[in-house]
Amino acid sequence: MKLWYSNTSPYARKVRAVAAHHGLDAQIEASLISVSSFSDQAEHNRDNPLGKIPVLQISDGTWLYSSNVIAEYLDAQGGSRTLYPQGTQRWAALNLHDLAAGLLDNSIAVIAEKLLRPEAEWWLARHGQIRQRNARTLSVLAEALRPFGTELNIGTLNAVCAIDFLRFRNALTAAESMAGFAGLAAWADEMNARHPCLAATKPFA
Ligand SMILES: N[C@@H](CCC(=O)N[C@@H](CS)C(=O)NCC(=O)O)C(=O)O
Repeated sequence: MKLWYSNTSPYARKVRAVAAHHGLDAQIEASLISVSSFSDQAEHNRDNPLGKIPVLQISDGTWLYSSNVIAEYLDAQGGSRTLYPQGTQRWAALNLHDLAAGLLDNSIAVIAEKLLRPEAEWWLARHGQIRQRNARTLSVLAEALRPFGTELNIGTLNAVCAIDFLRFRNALTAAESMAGFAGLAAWADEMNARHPCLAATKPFA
């Protein structure tokens, strides 16, 4: 299998953490893109028409185009405990996953604009709207992850990816100044300490 990824992408981190949880690293040729994922020059563009990372090529040559299908595919290949609960926790875990994914989707759009466009062209009203949505989402996220404690599943794993990414990009998100973020960050620290697949995949520039 071949994976295009970056060291900063929280979506790529999710699938790398799933691979690490299942001990699949040796079966994956992890290929680091050489420029920003937003650049047309980034290598993944030739394999993913959507222009996004992560993208994974499986053994029959098929490319899988989003972190969601890649994570579930890798989970199905792995021999360790599944990260997708099948019982009563299933919908809560999937919902937590999507809440974290939505937080990331909202935030990445603003981060990309701040990184890539001149400040005079920023859509400031939209940035303010996303800041308010993020503030509300953080408190909902804290409630949604509470029942799981420090258990690792696809929901809590993605919540750690989102929280760590927001603080990694704090200069652009101001997440650390938001109400309740310190508690989420403390929880993410504990998750990183308990689960090696998370510790091994933290974002870095
Ligand atoms: N829904 C996608 C989102 C992936 C995504 O937005 N990745 C970013 C990197 S963090 C990207 O490749 N952006 C490049 C672009 O939008 O041009 C997934 O879950 O894989």
